[in-house]
Amino acid sequence: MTVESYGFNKSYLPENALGTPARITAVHKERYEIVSDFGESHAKIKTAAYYIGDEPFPTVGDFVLIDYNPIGDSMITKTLKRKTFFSRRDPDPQKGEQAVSANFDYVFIMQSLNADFNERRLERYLALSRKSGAEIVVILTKADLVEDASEYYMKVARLAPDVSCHAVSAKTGEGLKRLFSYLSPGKTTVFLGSSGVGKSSLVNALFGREVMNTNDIREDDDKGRHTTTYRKLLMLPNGAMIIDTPGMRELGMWALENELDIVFSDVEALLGKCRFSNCSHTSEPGCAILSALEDGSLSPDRWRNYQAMDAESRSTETKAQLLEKKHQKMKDISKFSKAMKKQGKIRY
Ligand SMILES: Nc1nc2c(ncn2[C@@H]2O[C@H](COP(=O)(O)OP(=O)(O)OP(=O)(O)O)[C@@H](O)[C@H]2O)c(=O)[nH]1
Ligand SMILES: [Mg+2]
Repeated sequence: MTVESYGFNKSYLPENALGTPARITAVHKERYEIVSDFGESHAKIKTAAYYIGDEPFPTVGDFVLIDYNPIGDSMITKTLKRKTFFSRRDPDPQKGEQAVSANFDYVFIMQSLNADFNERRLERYLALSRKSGAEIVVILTKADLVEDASEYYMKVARLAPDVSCHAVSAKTGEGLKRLFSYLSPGKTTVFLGSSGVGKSSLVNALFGREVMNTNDIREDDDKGRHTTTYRKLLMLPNGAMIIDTPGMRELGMWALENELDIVFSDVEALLGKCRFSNCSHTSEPGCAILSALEDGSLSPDRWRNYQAMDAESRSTETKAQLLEKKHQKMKDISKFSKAMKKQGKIRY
């Protein structure tokens, strides 16, 4: 086993780098699973670099430098610059964004061909994935549940004409061979999608054995049970890597700003063309949205999706602002009590 077989190459190394390159395959509370030229092992982060210094905390897929320790946990001293990554807004506003997977070549956005298929969700996953810098592929899972997937292919093509789409079944093996054009040696693919779409089942089908736990979806609402609980990088027998992820309950926490411009560039372009700058797009004369809806160049569905995503992005922002306010309030209280203590007005 070499770190090169895990996708590492010298372009990740900064000048004068010291240490042994390794790749993070899983992140636990304070311990990391890694692979390096020494094989699979565990590591911890170096406090001086990460807590006192400002190294970005490692995430699954990251290449890092370690001080290798053959008899215990190695020490991670540096996170190497990421070529692609997903990030989400950290619940702690002081920390800004937090990377959640890194250095992948492809993103498989997975939706299942049952009640999970949802165009709005797909639009959001597309927006998030476009930001990552990797190539996107849409995977329609559980193809055995429908007679004909062409209607779904068409829906995907309408939303993302530039993205390839494949229908597969982990149950029957249908469509799996085609995925090996992405899953090639040294390449990393991250599986993304709601709980229960069959991400881990697809991992198992590609391995031909059970490497990940899977679980039945709830019959009443087709939702998954959050079986996979942490991100894990696995290597297929052919040398391709997969990052299996938990169904993302926290999708709303992901940084959504700017995504509206990317996914809905056509709608955003129209918005600038209304006669009145404060147009509410309901009844005003010279409204570019209303006229596009009328002449059919903008579909009512797309306009509704845009409005919903816009509202959601505002409410995510509001949540972050609330957290920031709370944080500031705590700081003010602590400053105030320190000042009082100094003046001898409080004794404790
Ligand atoms: N019919 C059918 N069922 C499938 C297929 N793939 C997965 N399933 C079922 O879907 C359910 C959920 O599968 P998982 O692989 O655990 O889903 P997941 O996306 O990994 O879910 P989380 O780990 O919770 O994010 C299981 O009951 C699987 O048996 C498929 O191709 N066809
Ligand atoms: Mg899973």
